[in-house]
Amino acid sequence: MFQKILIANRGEIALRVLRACKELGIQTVVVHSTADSDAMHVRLADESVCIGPPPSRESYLNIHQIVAACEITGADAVHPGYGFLSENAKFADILAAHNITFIGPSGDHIRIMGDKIEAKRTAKRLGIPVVPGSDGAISDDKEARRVAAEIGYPVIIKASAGGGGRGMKVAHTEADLEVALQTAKSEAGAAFGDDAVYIEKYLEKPRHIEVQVFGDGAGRGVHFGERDCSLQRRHQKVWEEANSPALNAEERSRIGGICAKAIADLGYSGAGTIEFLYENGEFYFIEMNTRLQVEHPVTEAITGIDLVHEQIRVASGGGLSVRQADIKFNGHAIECRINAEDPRTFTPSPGTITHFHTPGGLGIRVDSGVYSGYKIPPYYDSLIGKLIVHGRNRVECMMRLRRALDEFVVDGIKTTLPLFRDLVGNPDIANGDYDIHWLEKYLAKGE
Ligand code: MV4
Repeated sequence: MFQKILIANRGEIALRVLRACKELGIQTVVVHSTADSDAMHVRLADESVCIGPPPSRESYLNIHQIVAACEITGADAVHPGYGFLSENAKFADILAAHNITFIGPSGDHIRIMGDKIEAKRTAKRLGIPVVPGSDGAISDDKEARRVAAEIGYPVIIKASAGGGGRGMKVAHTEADLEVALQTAKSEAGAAFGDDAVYIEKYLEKPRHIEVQVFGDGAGRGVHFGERDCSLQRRHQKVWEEANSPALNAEERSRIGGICAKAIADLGYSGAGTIEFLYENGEFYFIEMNTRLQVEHPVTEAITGIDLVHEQIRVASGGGLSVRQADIKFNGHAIECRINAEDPRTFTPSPGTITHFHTPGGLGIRVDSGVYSGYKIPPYYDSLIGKLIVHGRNRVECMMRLRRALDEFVVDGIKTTLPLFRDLVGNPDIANGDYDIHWLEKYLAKGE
């Protein structure tokens, strides 16, 4: 087991990882920018190293500073959290070259999944159902027309270096195709320095369902069920649930089994998320994330398994603590992302939190790095906390969520709490009847 882990992140996820380390009796080091000297994770860690000025590029993304912090403190592993360097293959390779363990998959697996064309080709080879489309990159109009005619309109053009919704263009008819292809290519070239694009059948009303997987790096793979993350705004998830209200147990174990086997065959190590669009009872792979995700606590709530413990165990060579048969799904969980933003316009609202009171009681978890009197710096994302609620079934979970939202107090700044108080009373949400476009339509109506 590791002696000392360096946490290369900030905010609620730095605290989340710190808690797991403390439980495992592992010493902790955090790195932070000058803007985060007052952060909770800095106060609670055994050691801290200031690695640079506020801009992420010069601090949380500064690989050399982080490696130096490992050397100075004698850390033997790095947990990258999510965002920042968590899916940076070069970072994983550099740490390996310094004999520091990256708590995550190999640089090569990160690289494959970062290239969306390569990821899709790999998924298909491993037996995962994918969205019908081009077999690799599309180079010219003629090829685009041929593929689009074959799969049928509407189609979507995606950047291979994109992901998470960046660099996508929809063509509803052949008349739109040429412009869509050219815009997608030039935007991808400008944004990513790589203009490779591919074509897929455009699914009009899918849900976003993602499967939590784990590999031990030695040919074992398991799944921890799925999360439904269809409620998003501009590709930012807002509300996540486990299980998906749309799946039954048979569908869960079928898609989970496919994913677990794929992860085993790939020789993948650590936590991963296989993302699907789900429409008319079919799953279509879109991307794989090679990190721990923001919404992992809903999976922890229904399985009772600490996924950060598992990450640390696997990375240290101790293997997974569970086999597939040990993983049981119990009840229902919902996570609300509480952002320091206006609940209608989503304009960031940094500043001082004058009062912070979190709900409690059975089935309630709040993961947050803020406290009363804390000043939110303006340099980073606006997530200030997550409310995770568990119940024996979805109805109980929703009743408990409504109660927890009533108890939650955040004064001094604007937050997205009022949005959740609206959503929890909405009949479509109560029925679990929503797709990936539901939230944007709801917000446009201004109800
Ligand atoms: C799609 C799609 C429809 N058809 N692919 C957006 C984020 C990126 N991960 C993939 N995305 C989409 N890919 C096909 N073939 C619709 C989306 C999409 C979306 C997906 C998940 C959650 C919210 C979304 C909002 C708009 C579009």
